[in-house]
Amino acid sequence: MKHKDIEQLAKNYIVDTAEGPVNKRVQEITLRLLTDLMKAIEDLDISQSEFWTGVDYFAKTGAVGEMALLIPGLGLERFLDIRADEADERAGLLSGTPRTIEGPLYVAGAPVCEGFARLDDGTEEAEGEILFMDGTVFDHNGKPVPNATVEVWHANLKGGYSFFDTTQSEFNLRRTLIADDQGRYSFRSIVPSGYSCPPNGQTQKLLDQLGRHGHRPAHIHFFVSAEGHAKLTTQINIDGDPYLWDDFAFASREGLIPAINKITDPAEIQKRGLDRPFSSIHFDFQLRPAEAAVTAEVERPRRAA
Ligand code: MBD
Ligand code: FE
Repeated sequence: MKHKDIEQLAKNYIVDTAEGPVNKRVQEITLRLLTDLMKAIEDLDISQSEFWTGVDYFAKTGAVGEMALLIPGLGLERFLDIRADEADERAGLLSGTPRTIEGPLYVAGAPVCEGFARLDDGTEEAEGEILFMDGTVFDHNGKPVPNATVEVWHANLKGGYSFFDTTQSEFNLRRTLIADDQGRYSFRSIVPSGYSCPPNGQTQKLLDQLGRHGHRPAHIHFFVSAEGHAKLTTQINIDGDPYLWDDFAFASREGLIPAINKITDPAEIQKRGLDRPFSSIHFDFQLRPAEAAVTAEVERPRRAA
C-alpha cells in the first residue's frame, strides 16, 4: 500500500467513525501511532506471524510487570529527558544538576529522617563497603535550600531493590531525608552493585536478539524537591564501574560521577564509630526555579508501600 493510502485508511478508522465526545489529544496520538505502525508493516513487509509475535511480546511484558523496564532499555526514558533538557535550554535554564531517568524501582512512603539517615538494614554490612555520602542542596543562585527533601534509593550488593526483591527488609536502602537549615543532607549506607535485567525476563529476551546486554553501572537514585523549585530526578554513578559508560538504560551523564574516596585515617574511622576504612562521596545538588521547569513533576504510576 502507498503511504498516502495508509494515511487515509488510518484516518477513516480513527477520525471519521467518531461519535459522541472526542478526546482530541488521544485521537491525534492514536492516529499518528497507528499510521506510523501501518507504514512500518508495509515498508518492512512484516508478516502476520511476526506481527502477532510482537503483540504477544508486549502482552507478556506487561503481564510480568516489565514495561517500565523495557522503556529505559529501549532508550525511550532517556529520550524524554533529552526533550526536557531542550525545554529547559529554551527557557534559559541550563544550569543546575543534570537530570537523569527515574527508572522503574522507586517506592513512595520511605521513612522520613532529618539531616542524616542510615539507609541499610545492616544485613550486608560485613560483605559490603560502608559508604558515607553528604552534600548541600543549592538553589539556582547558589544559595542553600533549607529543609529541602532528598529522597534516595539504591540497590543492594546483588543489584536488587527492596520491595521488588522481597528477600530484603521493607524500605531497605530507601529513605526520605529532610536537609537541615543550611540545606545539608548526609547518609550512611553500603556501596551498591549494578542492576541487571532478569536474565530470563521479557526485556532481556529482546536485548539478546539485539545483541545487547542488560546491565546498569552501580548508581544511587535521587528526587530532590523544595517549594519554589523544580523537582530534580537524578542519579549519581559509582566511579570505576566497568559499565559506567555502557549503561543499558543510557542514564550516565557528565556531572553525575562524583569522586568516591577511600577513607583510611583512623581518626575519621573512629569518628564514625567504625572499625575499618570506608568510602565517602561528597555531592551537592543544584535545583532550577519552579516556574522554568517545563516538566517539573512527572506523573507516572509509582509503587507505594
Ligand atoms: C534500575 O535500577 C534502574 O535504575 C533502571 C533505570 C532500570 C532498571 C533498573
Ligand atoms: Fe536503579
